[in-house]
Amino acid sequence: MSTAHKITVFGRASSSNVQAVMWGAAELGLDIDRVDIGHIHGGNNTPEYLVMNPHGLVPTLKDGDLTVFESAAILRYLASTYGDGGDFWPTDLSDRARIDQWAEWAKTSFAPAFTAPIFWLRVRTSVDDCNEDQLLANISAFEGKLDALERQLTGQDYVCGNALTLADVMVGHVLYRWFDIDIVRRSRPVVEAYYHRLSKRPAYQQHVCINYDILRDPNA
Ligand SMILES: N[C@@H](CCC(=O)N[C@@H](CS)C(=O)NCC(=O)O)C(=O)O
Repeated sequence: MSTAHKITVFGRASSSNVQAVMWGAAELGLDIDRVDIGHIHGGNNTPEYLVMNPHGLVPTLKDGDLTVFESAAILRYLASTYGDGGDFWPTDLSDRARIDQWAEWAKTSFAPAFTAPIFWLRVRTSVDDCNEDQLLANISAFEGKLDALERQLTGQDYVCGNALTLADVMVGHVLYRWFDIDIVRRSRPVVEAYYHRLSKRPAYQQHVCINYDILRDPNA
């Protein structure tokens, strides 16, 4: 969907939170400009940027005069404003709450149990500094969350039924790195089938399946 005005996301493509926003926007059919900000690109601590995002983090959305930070808030705004009120982010508030409980779980429990405790330790930390016992304990804790996901996905294609919703964006963007990094994973057929289902979506391939070597510690 081309909006009459330009919508911009500030944030580097290698940021998982930027990836969630760009993927979700693409699933909504939105045509959004993305500007590289953060990490090697810098630009996230300028006075102009800090007015939009006082935390100096990415992503930040600009839609006309409105700026929004926090990826989940951005996605809810885009889905509420530009969605069609259908499966992705329904107008009915009970249906929405059923989706939002999983979106919120993904944001506050699932993703935080992966990003710093596993991804950063395996990819962004040198071998010498990586405590392997700690990493294994972190993987085991994350596996517990994947067990809940395995139960939820049993008998359905997506987290909240047979259509993609906001909950899938919040959960699914984490899975690319989980399945890509060099670790031992327990077999979990339902989550694996779900990941393959997501991997076939062009918007997922374009915005989430992005090489992260730029983030890698040279001695990881
Ligand atoms: N809760 C925030 C977290 C934002 C965040 O931590 N962003 C990271 C990238 S994923 C960041 O800005 N890192 C600094 C940088 O890229 O320079 C959100 O979901 O938007």
